[in-house]
Amino acid sequence: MPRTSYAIAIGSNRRGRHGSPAQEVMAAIRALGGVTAASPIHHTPPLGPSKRRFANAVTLIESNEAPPALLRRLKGIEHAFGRRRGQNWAARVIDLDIVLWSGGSWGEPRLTVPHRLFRQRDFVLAPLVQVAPDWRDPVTGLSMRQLYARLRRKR
Ligand code: PH2
Ligand code: MG
Ligand code: MG
Repeated sequence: MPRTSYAIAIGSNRRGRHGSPAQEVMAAIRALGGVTAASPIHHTPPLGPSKRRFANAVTLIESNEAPPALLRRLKGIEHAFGRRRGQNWAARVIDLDIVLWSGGSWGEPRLTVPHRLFRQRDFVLAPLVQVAPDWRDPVTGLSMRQLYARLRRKR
């Protein structure tokens, strides 16, 4: 696989061994490697059942890995940070999601790139537009700037 880039969304709403959710996000950015850009941390209200606020950020990384290999590595980092099964949608120390890939789309039941829901999520698009305003979504053809403007109009 030639060198490609990815946009990774990072979220935390629980303290872990690195400290606060914001510190967990910073530590995850360091653990990813190959980082070419990182957004500031956004403090966001929880979407869904969890009561705790999140720290969210988006990074761009370069990697030779195809999406399934990168996903396995992200799961390994989540595990090393103390995330365990059953923490989906509950408070969790770290969540690392593949949002975009410079290779375009990837379709598998367990791994869809672009991320299925990112176009509706302010906590992904707000930091994403800070690091990749001109990146085009291969599904809609819209740039991140356009997707974010569209989301803002809807709310
Ligand atoms: N992640 C979720 C569910 N809800 N809310 C915020 N604010 N930030 C997140 O990262 C987040 C969420 C599932 O991955
Ligand atoms: Mg997620
Ligand atoms: Mg996830």
